[in-house]
Amino acid sequence: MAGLVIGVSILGAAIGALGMSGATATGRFQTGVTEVGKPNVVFILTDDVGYGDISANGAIRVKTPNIDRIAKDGIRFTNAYAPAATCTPSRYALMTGEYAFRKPGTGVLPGDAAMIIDPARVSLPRIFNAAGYATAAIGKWHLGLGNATSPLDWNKHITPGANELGFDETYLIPATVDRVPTVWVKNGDVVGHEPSDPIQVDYKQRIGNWPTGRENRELLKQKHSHGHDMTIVNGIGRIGWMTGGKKALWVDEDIADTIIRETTSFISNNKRKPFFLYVGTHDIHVPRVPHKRFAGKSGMGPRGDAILQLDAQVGGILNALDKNGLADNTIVVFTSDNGPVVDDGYQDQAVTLLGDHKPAGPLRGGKYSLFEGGTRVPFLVRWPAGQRSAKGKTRPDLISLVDMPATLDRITGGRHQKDLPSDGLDVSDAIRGAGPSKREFIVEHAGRLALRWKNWKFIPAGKGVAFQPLTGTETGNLDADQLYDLDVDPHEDRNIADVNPTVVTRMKEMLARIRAGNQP
Ligand code: NG6
Ligand code: CA
Repeated sequence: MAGLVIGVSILGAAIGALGMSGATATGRFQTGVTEVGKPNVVFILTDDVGYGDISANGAIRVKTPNIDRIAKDGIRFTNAYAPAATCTPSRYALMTGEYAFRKPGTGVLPGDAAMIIDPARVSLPRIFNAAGYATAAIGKWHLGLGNATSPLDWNKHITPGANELGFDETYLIPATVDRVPTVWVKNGDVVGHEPSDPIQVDYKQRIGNWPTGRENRELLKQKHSHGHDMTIVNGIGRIGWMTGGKKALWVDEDIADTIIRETTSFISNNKRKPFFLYVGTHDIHVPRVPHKRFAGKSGMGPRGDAILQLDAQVGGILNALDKNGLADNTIVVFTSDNGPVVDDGYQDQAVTLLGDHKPAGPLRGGKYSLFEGGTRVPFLVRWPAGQRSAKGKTRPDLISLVDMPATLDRITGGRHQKDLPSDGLDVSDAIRGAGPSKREFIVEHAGRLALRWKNWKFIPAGKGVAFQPLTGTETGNLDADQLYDLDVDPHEDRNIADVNPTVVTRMKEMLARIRAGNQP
């Protein structure tokens, strides 16, 4: 594969020397449409999609033909991990290349939290700025907005935000769809905001007089099962209270179409320069209220319908790449921010209609869990120009989303390798299908840390409940050390810590070194 890429570069240089196209500021050569060595990157980060939720990874009852296309024409990874078992810490690590456990205040954020990434640091979009890319973030954000020094005012231009991190264009769900305010923020301004109807948000006490799920359960079109009983917007109780901004409120059923519209228009507007498009889908997080095109179509209730809607969004993006002639030199990544959850707070029939569908596939646990289901996620990468002989292959390499900054920096020129934290590794060889990832261990973070090292999985003894009382997820907590051999026991059923004390000691030491900021 490396040979192929070098071959293309030499060809590019030869064309450049012949004067058919000019060298750019970075010394690279133009071949007409995109710059050689500068693939577009479309990074699709889905929400709460489990390893087993897509048919490419074995789901049978729900079909995801568009998502599966990425695997069919690219590489399907079977040992790829989100850095944490919930959204904010996982996304923090993806953006920065640094584990979230190193930075206090990176747990699941309320909707009015300040941005937790320092705009001065090199995060994912900066890598692409330096390489001359157009950049956009569309969809779910959940990394905070604004400054910690003053409370967030939704009626003014919000800064710093994703634009200040280096995204040229942003169109964002500020936190989650189950958290207020339920509005889109475009380049720092609430879409549809009217000064005469100011938006107010509070996470400590009720604000305004809009009905709440707690007091007006009869107004709900989808009732909560736990939490989510504060302000009602569009018939759905949310986390937090809000009032105002009536014209700005999103319609849950249309969120997926908004994401398709914004992503496809960014792609066609930027087809002549290299671009980095970060897409955070709302699906399949709660509340699951899909458009009527998908409602009732999966036979599994709204959770299954949301998977179909997710697949359609991926299809929209892939079609836009095809239509603009960009598929060949575009890296498309499809992955998830954490493992699956069935009941995450709304009575949406997900539990009763689950049947034999296994959201985490063969893995134990899910979102919020230290077991593999908490963080091992789908990871599909398609890059026709960069991974030609790897088409349709499955790879077992260990990969973590914390590796994305170093990896994408390498692929786009390697300008920032020295600026990035050592937590993330360059796994570009594996992404290209050219060689192993060189990663031997994975940190799994669900409140506390567990470690995978080759085939071994170690969960240190810890206090805490074995089941998350609200969602029913197995947390992985136990009073004793746990060690599993994932080669023979992928479901983590047989704790063999007692009979492998040397492995346990070694992995404890590795975790201690990682915590201290060193390589294990
Ligand atoms: C929890 C919410 C859950 C979900 C999660 C964040 C309750 C009872 N539960 O606190 O519904 O919003 O936070 O999910 O409020 S994440 O994928 O963004 O991390
Ligand atoms: Ca999530």
